[in-house]
Amino acid sequence: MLNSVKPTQGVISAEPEPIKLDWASTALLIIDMQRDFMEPGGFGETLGNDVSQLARAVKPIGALLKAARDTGMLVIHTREGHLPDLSDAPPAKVERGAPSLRIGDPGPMGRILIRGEAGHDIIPELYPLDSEVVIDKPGKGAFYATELTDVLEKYGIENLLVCGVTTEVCVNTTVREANDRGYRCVVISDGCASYFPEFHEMGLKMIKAQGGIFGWVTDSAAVLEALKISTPA
Ligand code: TIU
Repeated sequence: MLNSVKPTQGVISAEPEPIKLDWASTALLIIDMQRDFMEPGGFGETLGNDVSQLARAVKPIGALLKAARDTGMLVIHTREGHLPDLSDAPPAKVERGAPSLRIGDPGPMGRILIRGEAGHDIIPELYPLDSEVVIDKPGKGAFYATELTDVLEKYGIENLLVCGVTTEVCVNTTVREANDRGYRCVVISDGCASYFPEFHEMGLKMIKAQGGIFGWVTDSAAVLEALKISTPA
């Protein structure tokens, strides 16, 4: 039956212009949806942030994650964090500012931003399947000191649907790194969030300005539409 055939390409309505993608060379890249950023008692809150600002991204990402799983799209999750001995955590990062707890200090979800601790893990709503790629990264960008380039080359990925937190920090840094490496980035506006709504807005504007200087910006409904998946209520 014709309508059971999965589309191999789709046109996503986006800014500054629509973009046509081959789904086989497209991955869903979900940045740092970790308890340390999303929940009270984690790294984000120790920095003085209102973590409730990030909750709005969970449902749109959940819809995209389901769509990617249903259509067989490669899914890549990232997690920001450091080794227990902090050997990959530059003092400039650990010592910066005046947080209530520093990276590596014990907190209510284990040591702050340390790999293997409860707070470092991805939130249950978006938990990776065993078959999905998880990239542990010590920096803001997902390419710095990780195997992400090798993974993308192995799967023949040229296009990234990017979502996660926070818009102006790890999402923007990753998109800039990806752009310099030749990947097309389509950033999902409602699938990203910031502790600062104005930074979220400007972070997206910076990506799509100047003819899409770093990439494209769309929303989750437009991706589902391009994948011919009906939007959840
Ligand atoms: N603080 C903040 O907005 N973000 C981070 O520290 N890391 C990520 O964005 N993942």
